[in-house]
Amino acid sequence: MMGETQSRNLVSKKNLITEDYRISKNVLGLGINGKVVECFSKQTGEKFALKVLRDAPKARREVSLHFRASGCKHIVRIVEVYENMYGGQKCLLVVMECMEGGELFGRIQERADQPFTEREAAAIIYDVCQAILHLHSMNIAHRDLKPENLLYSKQGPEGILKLTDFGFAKEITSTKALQTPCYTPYYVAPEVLGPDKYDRSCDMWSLGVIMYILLCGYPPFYSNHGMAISPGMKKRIRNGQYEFPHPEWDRVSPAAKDLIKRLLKTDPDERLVITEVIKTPWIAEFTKVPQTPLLSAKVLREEEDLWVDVQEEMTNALATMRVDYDQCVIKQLDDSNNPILKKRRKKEEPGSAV
Ligand code: I85
Repeated sequence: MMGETQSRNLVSKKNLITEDYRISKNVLGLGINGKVVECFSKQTGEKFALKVLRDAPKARREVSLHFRASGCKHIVRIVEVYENMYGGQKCLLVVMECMEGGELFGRIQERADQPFTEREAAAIIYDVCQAILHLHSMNIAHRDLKPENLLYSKQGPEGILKLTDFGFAKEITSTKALQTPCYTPYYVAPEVLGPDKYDRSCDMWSLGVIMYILLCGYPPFYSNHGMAISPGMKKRIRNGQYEFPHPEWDRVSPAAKDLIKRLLKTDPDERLVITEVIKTPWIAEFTKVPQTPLLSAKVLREEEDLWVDVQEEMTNALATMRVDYDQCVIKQLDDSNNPILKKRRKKEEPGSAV
């Protein structure tokens, strides 16, 4: 069933979307690239979500990567795409399945009946891992993995958690060069080797942050001043300064803390990759994780006013990370063009092929 979905080709429809759908005034969400509204199929009456994007290369990239990734149970499915004039501008109208269960943390916050447990947190992270594994094995990095992009398909226990918004997704293209040994390892340009790893590792850092918040209700890094991203917070992220404070973390298993530590590594080279994460016992055997009650739901309810700041901080931290990793690539490129450095490296490694 996955193969069938994946092999669908994206052919955008050119007829007016209003012939096929009734577009409601009800706004479901606002993304940076466009708004998401409710719409209904005129044929079946079924509800869908519609994302309106101004037609531009960036929007086309978003739609194309999202569509290619649509064959995963844990990624919001694109139903169809229209190319229409809308509000006097050429637009891409993306019809998606409607995620009626709302955002991940909203669902946890609402939990008052029975306590939210570590095993449930592990089951959620397992699902997020399936989405990341699907993307990374297709050479797609999402790069905007944050709480507001994780939505439930339905209200209630049958709802499936899915990832959305491919506005910052990037295709990782370097693997083809690795398969063609037409260079000596010492002279291979870093854009061939470098960016690949860092784009994926951005998603792994996000996974660590989401897992941390799930287990306690607050993020590992936060600014004290309510500012978007304070210099102090930047420093703490760079230095990997975070704690597992009392009392929220007292009963959380060492396995969970260990996994977080290996995801929140400051150096992206040290961070676990998705294939390693899914092999850790906390993920692979999530059904055996202790059913320790967590304080997350209570903290999320009590600190509800801070949630907008938490979201803003994560958005900014992700933006910083995307820029930093791109600069990191440019820096390495400078090195590779430095003839003296090249000479010295040659000297240091007499065994290297030329
Ligand atoms: N359904 N980031 C936050 C939403 N169904 N939402 C966001 N980028 C996107 C909104 C702002 C995500 O690409 C977004 C995108 C796509 C969706 C999306 C897709 C499919 C939904 C920006 C809902 C919804 C529907 C019914 C009820 C409820 C929510 O958002 C709620 F439970 F909240 F009442």
